Amino acid sequence: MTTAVFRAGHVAIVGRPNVGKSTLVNALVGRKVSIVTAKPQTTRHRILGVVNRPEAQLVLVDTPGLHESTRRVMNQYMNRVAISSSQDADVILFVIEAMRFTDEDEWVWQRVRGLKQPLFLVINKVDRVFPKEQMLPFLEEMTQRIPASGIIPISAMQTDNLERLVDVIGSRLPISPPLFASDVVTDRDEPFHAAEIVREKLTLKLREELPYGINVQIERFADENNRIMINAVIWVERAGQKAIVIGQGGERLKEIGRLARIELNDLWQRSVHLELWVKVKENWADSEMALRQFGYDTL
Ligand SMILES: Nc1nc2c(ncn2[C@@H]2O[C@H](COP(=O)(O)OP(=O)(O)O)[C@@H](O)[C@H]2O)c(=O)[nH]1
Ligand SMILES: [Mg+2]
Repeated sequence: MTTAVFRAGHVAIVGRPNVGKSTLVNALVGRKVSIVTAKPQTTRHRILGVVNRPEAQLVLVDTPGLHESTRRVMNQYMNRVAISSSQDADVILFVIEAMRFTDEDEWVWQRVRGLKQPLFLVINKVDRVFPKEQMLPFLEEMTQRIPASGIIPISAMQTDNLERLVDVIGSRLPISPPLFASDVVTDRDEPFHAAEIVREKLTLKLREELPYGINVQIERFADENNRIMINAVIWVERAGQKAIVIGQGGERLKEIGRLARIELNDLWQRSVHLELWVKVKENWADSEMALRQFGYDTL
């Protein structure tokens, strides 16, 4: 009889914004550890999601989408997080969308192609392709273009082919005991999730240009009489944005608070009281100091 070996390690998930990196992490972990929206650049932080299997533990590292526009300090920060997470990982997943390889994908590829770790090309959103045979020429083209350790088509949204992905990656991790206890799903705490869920609802409810200049800071997080009491400040960059977030008669802010509270209730199975304030800090996303104050651990 052979003794089974256990493997564990970090798996960096990189790709341009909006290809489905966070959706993939949530699907694999089986719980929402990272927020998802249809808008690019939703993920700003490095977020870990832990996947446990009998023979392996995969510590997934969700990263902000790598993107070329690096004018703002916030954007530079997001790119740095993505690159340094990849350098530290044991395996890299380069995520793209089915039937599409854009200039932005190429740009990301140029950033990660020199890394020494095994890199897998994950082709997401295959649920959109019909009939499936259409994929063959694209797969062929990608095989030529990206010398990866493997190419794995998936649908993160419909959880298609995800177990195969877990098997393939798991077998490439170093032999190691688990890095996290089996009941841990993420490295982030409850206040962090609360702030992220509020930011997700804001992003969903606001117009295109606003979300980049928005940050949510938890000022109070307390367990009182079996109720979680949260005070959060929504920081915007200009007074005009404050009016937009609040909306006519405070309607928009109320709706954002309502959606966030429902989701947090659900997530923790606890009663949640959430109070939101909107405050202005001019051009915070351009300021290294403001980013640090907001807890973006500058690398
Ligand atoms: N059709 C389809 N849509 C997906 C899939 N995975 C993610 N999406 C959508 O793509 C958008 C971006 O997803 P997100 O996970 O935030 O992308 P990220 O920026 O790479 O983290 C969201 O609207 C998701 O619902 C998939 O497998 N199929
Ligand atoms: Mg994301």
